[in-house]
Amino acid sequence: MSQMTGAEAMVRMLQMHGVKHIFGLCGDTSLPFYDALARLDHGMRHVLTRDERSAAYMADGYARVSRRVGICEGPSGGGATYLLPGIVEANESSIPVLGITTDIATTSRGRYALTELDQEALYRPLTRRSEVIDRADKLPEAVRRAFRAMTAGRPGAAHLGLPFDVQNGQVAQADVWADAALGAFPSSRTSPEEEKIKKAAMLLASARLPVFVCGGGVVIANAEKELAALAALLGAPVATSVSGQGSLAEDHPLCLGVVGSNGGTLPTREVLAQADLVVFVGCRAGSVTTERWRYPAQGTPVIHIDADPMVPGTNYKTEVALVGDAKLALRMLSGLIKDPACQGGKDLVQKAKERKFSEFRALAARDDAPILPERLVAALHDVLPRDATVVCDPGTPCPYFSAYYEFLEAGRHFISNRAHGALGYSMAAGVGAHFGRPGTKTVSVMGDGSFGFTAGELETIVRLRVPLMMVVISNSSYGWIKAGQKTGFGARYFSVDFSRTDHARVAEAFGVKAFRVEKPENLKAVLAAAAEHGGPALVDVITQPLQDARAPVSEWVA
Ligand SMILES: Cc1ncc(C[n+]2csc(CCOP(=O)(O)OP(=O)(O)O)c2C)c(N)n1
Repeated sequence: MSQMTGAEAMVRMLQMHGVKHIFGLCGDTSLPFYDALARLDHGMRHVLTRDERSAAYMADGYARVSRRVGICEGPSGGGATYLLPGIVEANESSIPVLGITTDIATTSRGRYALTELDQEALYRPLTRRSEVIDRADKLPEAVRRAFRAMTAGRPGAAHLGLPFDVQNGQVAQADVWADAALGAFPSSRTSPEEEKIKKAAMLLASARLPVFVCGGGVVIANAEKELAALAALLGAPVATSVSGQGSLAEDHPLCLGVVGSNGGTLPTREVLAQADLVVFVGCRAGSVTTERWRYPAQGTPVIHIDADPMVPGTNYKTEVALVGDAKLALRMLSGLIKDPACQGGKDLVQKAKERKFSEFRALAARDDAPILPERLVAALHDVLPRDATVVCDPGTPCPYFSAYYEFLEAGRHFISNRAHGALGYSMAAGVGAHFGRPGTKTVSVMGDGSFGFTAGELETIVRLRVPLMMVVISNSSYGWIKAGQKTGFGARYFSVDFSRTDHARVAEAFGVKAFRVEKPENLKAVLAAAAEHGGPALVDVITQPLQDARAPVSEWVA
C-alpha cells in the first residue's frame, strides 16, 4: 500500500479541502511540515508573517470575505500561545479559522522538552474542536473532523496539533481523502420546524411595526437577498449590530443602520423603541447591540432566528425561536406572509436617517484641527470605491464607521473584531481580506494604540506588495479608555496618554508610501492619493481626541 508522511498528508488534506492560502510563522517543531510544503506541488501560497497573532487575524479576515476556511499555523510554545487571540476572536465571531500548531514529539512529553504545552487543553474551551493528533494514521480523519466542526451548523474555529514524530510518521495514501464542500461555509444548512415558521409568519404579518435586528449571522449565512425580500414584503425597518453591517445595503430605503451603544445614535434607537415586534436574525442580542438589554425594551415581543440553539431566549423572552439557517428561515417566512399590517416603516427610517446624517454632515464640514473623526469618515467615503472593504479596530474607528460610513453594497464590506475587540486587529485582518478578495480595495483603520500592537507587520505588507491602505487615527492616547475616565470617573485621567509617534515615518522606514495630515483642507486629496497608490499606503491623521469628540457611543463600558 502506498504511504506518505504525516506532514505530506497534512498538506494534501488542506489542498483537498480547497485551501489556497496558509498564514503563519516558522518554528523548529514545524520543520517537517514546512519541508512538505516546500517539496510538494500543491498550489497553496504560504504567507510568512512576523507574529502568529497576525497570522490568525489574517486567516480571519481572509475567511470573512472569501467564505472559505482561513488557515493559520505556528510552532509549539510561544507560537501556540501567540496564535490564540485570533483563534478565539474567530470562534466567538462564528468565523471558521483552523489553527495548526506543530508540537514536540509525543515521545518527549512530560520530560521538560523545550516549548512543551498542553495545546489540546489550551484550545479546547476556545474552539469548536481542539485535537492534538497522536498517531499519523489518525491524521486524515482528524482534519476531516476539524473542517466539519468549523463549517457545519454555527461556524467557528478549530485547532489541530501536529507533534514532530506524527509529521514524520506514515499515513496510507488511501486514507487521504476529503469532502471539498467542507472548505467553505456554511457547509450544511438546516431549516427550522414548519410549525414555528407558520407561527412566526402570523406574528410578522399582524405586527404594526416589526423591526429586524441583524447580527453577523445574516452575512455569514449569505442571507442578504432573503432578508431584503422579507423586509420589502413587510415594509419593515432593518437595523443591525456592528457585526451585522452588510445585511442590507445602507442606501436601501428600509436600512436603519447600526443600533446599540457602539455606533448607534438617538434617532436609530427611537425607531427600535417603537417596534411592536423585534426579529433578531443571527444576532446574540448582547450587551452592545441592546445597550445592556434595554433597547429593545424587555417585554417587546421577539422572534429569534439563529443557527445556535443556545442563543434565542437567553436575553429576551422569545415568542418564537427559529433554530436553523437564516437564509432558509427568511425564505420560508417570505413564502407564508400575505397582507402585512405594517405601514410607514420607510418613512420612519427616512426621518431617522435624515436626523442622524444632518448632525453628522454639520460636524464633517467643520474645519477644526485636530481633524474631527466625522470629517475623516466623510472624506474616506467620498474617495473609496463603493465595494471597498473597511476593517476597523476598536477605539475611534469602530463606532464612527459603524454609525456614519454607509456601505452601499450588501455583503461583507465592513470587518471588525467584535467578539473580544483586541487592539491591533485591523492591519493583519486587512491583509487577509486582500488575499481573500484581491480585486477590491481594502482599507484598515486603526487607532495609534492599535498601530503599536501591529507595526511589525508592515514588513510583511511591503515584502508581499499588499496594496493595503492604512489609516492611523493619531491622538496619542488610549482614547476610548480616556473617554470612559472622562464620562464615568470625573475626568481623573490615569495612565492613558502616550507620546505621539510619527506613524508616516515609521511606515516609510518599512518601505510603505506614507502621508501625514494635520489640516482638514488637505485630508481628502491625501486620502485620494493613498487610495489610488497601487502599493501599500498609510495615512497618519492627527485627530481630535476621542474624549473631546461627539462619539456615537452611549456607554464606554460595554
Ligand atoms: C489587547 C487589548 N488591550 C486593551 C484593550 C482595551 N481598550 C479598548 S479601546 C482602548 C484604547 C484604544 O486606543 P487607540 O487604539 O489609540 O484608539 P483610540 O481609542 O485612541 O481611538 C483600549 C486600551 C483592548 N481592546 N485590547
